[in-house]
Amino acid sequence: MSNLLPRFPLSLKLAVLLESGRFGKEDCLLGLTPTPSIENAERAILVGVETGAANGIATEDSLAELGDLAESAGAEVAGQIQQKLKSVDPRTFIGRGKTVEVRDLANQRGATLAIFDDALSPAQARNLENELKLRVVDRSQLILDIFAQRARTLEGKLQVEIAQLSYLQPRLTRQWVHLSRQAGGGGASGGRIGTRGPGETQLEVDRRRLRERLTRLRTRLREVERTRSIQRRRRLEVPYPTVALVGYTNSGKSTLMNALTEAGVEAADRQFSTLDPTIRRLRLPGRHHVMLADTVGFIHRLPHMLVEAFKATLEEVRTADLLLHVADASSPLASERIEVVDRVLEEIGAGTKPRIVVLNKADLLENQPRSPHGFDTVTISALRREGLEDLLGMIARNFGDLREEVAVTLPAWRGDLIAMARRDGEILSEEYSDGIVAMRARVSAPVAGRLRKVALTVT
Ligand SMILES: Nc1nc2c(ncn2[C@@H]2O[C@H](COP(=O)(O)OP(=O)(O)OP(=O)(O)O)[C@@H](O)[C@H]2O)c(=O)[nH]1
Ligand SMILES: [Mg+2]
Repeated sequence: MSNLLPRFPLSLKLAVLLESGRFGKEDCLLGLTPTPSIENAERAILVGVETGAANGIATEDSLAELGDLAESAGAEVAGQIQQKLKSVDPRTFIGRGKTVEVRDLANQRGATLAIFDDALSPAQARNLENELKLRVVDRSQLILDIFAQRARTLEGKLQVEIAQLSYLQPRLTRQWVHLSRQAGGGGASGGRIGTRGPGETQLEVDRRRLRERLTRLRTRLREVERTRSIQRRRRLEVPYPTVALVGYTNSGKSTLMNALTEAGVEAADRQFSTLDPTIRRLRLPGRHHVMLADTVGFIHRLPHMLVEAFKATLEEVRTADLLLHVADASSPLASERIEVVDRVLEEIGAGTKPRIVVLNKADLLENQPRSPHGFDTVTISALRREGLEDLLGMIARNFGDLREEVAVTLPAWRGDLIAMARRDGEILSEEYSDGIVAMRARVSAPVAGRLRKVALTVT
């Protein structure tokens, strides 16, 4: 039975939480580094299936990306196996013959882990573990693992843990009960007996605890989010429009953020360096300012529980006035990845936002990249800081078109409002009399809205 222990990594994490006796005191638990499902330098076999219903990214390319993800998570790729299937096996996902092949390859190469590129049902994962005698992890779990390793802020940790527990919830089965007892290190159910309701089995108790913990985490997350939405509202009172950097993971969003604002955010050659949004002021030509937000990257087959859990972070994208879709133009998969990002944007309700496509990493290109039609496009190298003037000009033009004329009267002592209008756009006329100023200005929509709201009269 002892080999069950390393088999259910997420369950193990929960078991540790349950047994630690600290379940419920979530602020203590938040200090814990989430337990990764991949051990360092663990050897893994990658498994991919081609079902004909390919959408966008080919199986080989998807597997290559899975390999990068596995390495990012700390594993070593020991081999890979692909299968073409008309339809997947409901019991073990891949066919019976392939299962034997995966097991043999793993034995040959000393691998202890199989990573599946597709989402496995809880039953499939269980059946595969039994037949392969390997730990089985799917793409979602691997991505969750990387997020868990990278989460730094309270909000990020809460979001990742909610996503992990949501993933675990349907996987909490009878088999797990043994694990839960094992993980107690001999202490078995210890102090937990007292917490058991009449007639509840251990599995029911654990399910209930998981549900309760999810509820508590969600409540806590809502509190943290409330603070952030207050901050966002305050920011909107200084009404600079917001521009959000979006794009496939590793496309260069943070590098561009740093090149434009000296924000000093981490940029690295690995997936999901950025989880939490960073926001900085950016000056455009023509004296306008915008707020620039760097956010979490997207990936093909982004686990839906992550999108769900990161809703608040993605709020920066949903509420932005303009999106800069940063794409790695040097990737042979650039256009497929652009489509993946477009799909995620639609999924989170940002599909119709005004958008500029920023074709990055031009320094690695010999030819001019093809521009995806339908959007303004600019080619840059964030790393070499080339093409940034063109990009800034394009952003400024985007907001220039949105500017409107307002004519208002204000109390003369509201110099702050006049200064705000001047910062945002241009003052066309300004006449003072009897403690009142009549002003005409061309400003952005949010500033126009604010001026109209506080004005004595609007003409
Ligand atoms: N050659 C080249 N490399 C670049 C350019 N822009 C970014 N990179 C590199 O691409 C890698 C990823 O850059 P990041 O800025 O971290 O990418 P990101 O989009 O923020 O990635 P995540 O936060 O992980 O989603 C880093 O190694 C950068 O140095 C560029 O214009 N040219
Ligand atoms: Mg980044």
